[in-house]
Amino acid sequence: MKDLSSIVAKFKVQGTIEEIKPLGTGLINDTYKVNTKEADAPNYVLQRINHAIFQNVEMLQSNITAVTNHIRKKLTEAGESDIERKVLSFLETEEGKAYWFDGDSYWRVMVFIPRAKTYETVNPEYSNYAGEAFGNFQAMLADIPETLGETIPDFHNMEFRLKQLREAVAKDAAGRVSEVKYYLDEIEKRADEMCKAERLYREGKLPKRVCHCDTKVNNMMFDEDGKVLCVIDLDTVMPSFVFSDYGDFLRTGANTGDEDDKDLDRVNFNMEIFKAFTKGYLKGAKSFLTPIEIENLPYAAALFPYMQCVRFLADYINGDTYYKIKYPEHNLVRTKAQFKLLQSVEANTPEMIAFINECLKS
Ligand code: GN1
Ligand code: MG
Repeated sequence: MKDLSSIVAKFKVQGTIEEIKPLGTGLINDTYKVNTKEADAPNYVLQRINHAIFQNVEMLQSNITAVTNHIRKKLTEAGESDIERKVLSFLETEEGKAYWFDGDSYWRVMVFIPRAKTYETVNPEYSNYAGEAFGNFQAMLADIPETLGETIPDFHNMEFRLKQLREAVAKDAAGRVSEVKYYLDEIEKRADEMCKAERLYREGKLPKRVCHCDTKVNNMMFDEDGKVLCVIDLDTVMPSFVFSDYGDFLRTGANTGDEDDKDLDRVNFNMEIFKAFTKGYLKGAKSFLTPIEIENLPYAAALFPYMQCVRFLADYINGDTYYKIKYPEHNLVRTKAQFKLLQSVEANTPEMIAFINECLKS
């Protein structure tokens, strides 16, 4: 185990470090809470950046700096109070960098936001706030002057994710293809429909905007009163389709089971959460959404369980090289749970379309 205190000490922290312990349930980076002794010094969050996945750390951190500075400016202009709890602040090293390279790993430190909570599941009221918050997040970033780089190229490009799956199948590196034929067939049946966003983009009908691209429900901080404080996990903030943020929240927030539930009867799409989130999102994002974007929100709700199913399955076939796993068939269990969620979304699509049409009338 690395000496984490000496890594934290590379950054301009206040106070003395008392304790460092693991934090959160992310599948990519390693995250720790850093407690300081002094009551008036902030606590911190230390993260080891997954450098195999985020290969351009310089670009990653410069995106994050641009985004957090822009949001801080917007909040200040809007006369908001308590701004230090509404946007992440990253610490600099003595050399003025937002990350530290120890010769092997890349690290960063941010201020821990006090009295804030994250959840793995939310009720309709909280998902309504979450919808508005992600809509506002996209709206605030609509006029960011910097051009953000793609921290993971083609991250939410469905055509690319299918290509990766097909390559994994052709290689069959872990000898697992024969056991997953059913899921591969189900994926291929839907492939054309699911690549609709890329087609609309090529036809010039769908814009890319700055999106969060990892709007899992647990990437949002809630205040004690249930209102959203801020959005965290900014590694994947980059140009994408609005579907990314809308769809990935519902994939996690509207799932009645867990992302990796073994009991598929628990996995269903919760229409109450869908309705509350959609109302909030349309409120936060109505200033910029186009009719094509709105019309395709039900497609986005299906796209993300589908994409996640493709990504988990590709990782399973490759022999688990991307996502952290807790047991050997974890990625297969995740694939099955995402596929069950997709089927539930498909069954609810007519009701989703009707609901969105209702919202637009009022
Ligand atoms: C990863 O870092 P985390 O756990 O919030 C992944 C997302 C997936 C998600 C699935 C960079 O997010 O794209 O949707 O796992 N992030 C990256 O749970 O691949
Ligand atoms: Mg996360």
